[in-house]
Amino acid sequence: MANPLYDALFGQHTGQSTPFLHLPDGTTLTHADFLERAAQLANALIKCGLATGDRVALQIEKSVDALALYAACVQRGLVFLPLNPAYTAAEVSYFVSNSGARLLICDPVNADALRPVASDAGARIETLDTAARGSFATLAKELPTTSETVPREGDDLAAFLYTSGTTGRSKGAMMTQTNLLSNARTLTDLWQFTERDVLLHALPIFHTHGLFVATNVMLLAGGAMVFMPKLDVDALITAMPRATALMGVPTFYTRLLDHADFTSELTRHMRLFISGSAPLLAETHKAFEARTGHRILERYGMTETNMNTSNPYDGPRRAGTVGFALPDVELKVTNPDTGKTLPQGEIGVIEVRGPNVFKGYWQMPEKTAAELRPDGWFITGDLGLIDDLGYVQIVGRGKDLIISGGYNIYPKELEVILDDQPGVLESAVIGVPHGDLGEAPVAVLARAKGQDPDPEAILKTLGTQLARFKCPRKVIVVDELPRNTMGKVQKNVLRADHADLFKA
Ligand code: MCA
Ligand code: AMP
Repeated sequence: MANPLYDALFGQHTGQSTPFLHLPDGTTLTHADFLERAAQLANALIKCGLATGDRVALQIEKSVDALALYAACVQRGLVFLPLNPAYTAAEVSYFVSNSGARLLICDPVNADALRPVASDAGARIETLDTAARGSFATLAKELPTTSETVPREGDDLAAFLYTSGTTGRSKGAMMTQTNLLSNARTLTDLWQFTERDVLLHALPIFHTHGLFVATNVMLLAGGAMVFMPKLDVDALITAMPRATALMGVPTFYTRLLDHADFTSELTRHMRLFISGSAPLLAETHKAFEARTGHRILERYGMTETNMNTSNPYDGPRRAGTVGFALPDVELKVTNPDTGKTLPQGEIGVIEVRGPNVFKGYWQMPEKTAAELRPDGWFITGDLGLIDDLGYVQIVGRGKDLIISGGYNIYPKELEVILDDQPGVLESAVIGVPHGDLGEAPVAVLARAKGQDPDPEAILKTLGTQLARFKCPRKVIVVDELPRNTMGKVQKNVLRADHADLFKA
């Protein structure tokens, strides 16, 4: 029996000495090198006592081994659960215990902080750093460089990615083999990726964009990636002459445009620039075309669904739109109250259905039922319309979500902590337009009677509990929050009041 995801992404390259990863030290790892390392790590996972279906949580910096562990998990039928290295021990604790992970692999520098986390959750802990050092690396060292490929079916789980909610805790989105493979196939065809492509890969690999879109597409196509630890615009510009394509969040494109060395000449040979994860401003799209002659291809997706829509490869790529539903994805815009499909041109909630749509939230049947209809339609919570040319436009969010530099920040997660701080009666966290990050979180605090909250001390407390990218870029103290007649805090009023906060 086969393992469809492993066979298509990895197995097809067994023994191939074709280039896969161009690394910052100037070396190139072939597909065969990569798969041998992945198999060695797979054998180490088995040595840790893991069995098919077990979850493996990974919180390490972007590296070859981090990616090889993804391949290792797919090969052995383990569920891969990558975590942002920016998460605090408190955040990791939730993910490990909620997922029931049997193993947590972390950077050696975080081992002391995370040991109690693993122990409380009944998970084993191993360490691994970007230079392949640590207890897990030691365990893998002498193991064989081939490993058994465990048979899997399309509906079997391949990965969990946690996504926050407007209320309550994060939810583990269960991604099946079919979810990942169908989307990779569709995108590879649509965007015409082949073994001749070289992708500039500067995205993190713990989210859908960098892992399932960028990496899966390149693996399926058989191309190579210039594998960079993070976004460094100078490095991106230096590497561009050897590449054919780039995938990034809008901040990648605004930062490139801010760089004097980013010229039309530099991009002439490039085949494709793709943007997603957050809205690309029409002005960025236009400025990019004016500078380079390339029209950025914008697409739209979600953790729960992978990619849903894309601007066309051959047809017009329209600024301010996310294009058409993918060939194997159905999309409709519905009335949020009745669920009825709205006529073309009317704004409603975007719903999608297809093989890309996840299996549900791990052990949260009510939350799954609230967003995933019995007939397979997933309610995205994004507000949009289908315009007169059939392009999907996202006009807002029904969900209270801030997207900062492509990272999601759920205001509720901050507000529950802020409400408990000394001198704070209540709080509201809003997203404010930000030139570099698209949106940045700002906390508005209503003071308790006769008290003066200390923003600096409050930010410090937040930083011990939440990843730093979630921390407000500004804290504003007010006497009271604006409310409507129903008594609900009017975040739209706050957003309008503070819209110019980050304007120069
Ligand atoms: C870093 N920091 C941030 C962000 N990133 N603050 C707010 N928003 C951010 N996105 C903070 C750090 O905590 C640190 O704070 C300081 O900025 C510098 O950190 P550094 O790592 O140097 O930041 P950077 O290089 O400026 O990073 C910005 C970035 C990066 C390049 C935009 O965040 C990034 O690569 N974002 C991509 C995220 C992504 O892949 N999203 C896809 C999700 P301090 O100095 O206080 O310590 S998947 C998805 O959304 C769906 C499925 C889809 O459609 O793709
Ligand atoms: P996440 O669940 O973290 O993957 O974030 C998914 C959300 O990012 C979507 O629900 C949208 O709100 C947003 N998003 C992704 N791509 C785009 C895009 N091209 N334009 C606007 N919003 C986007």
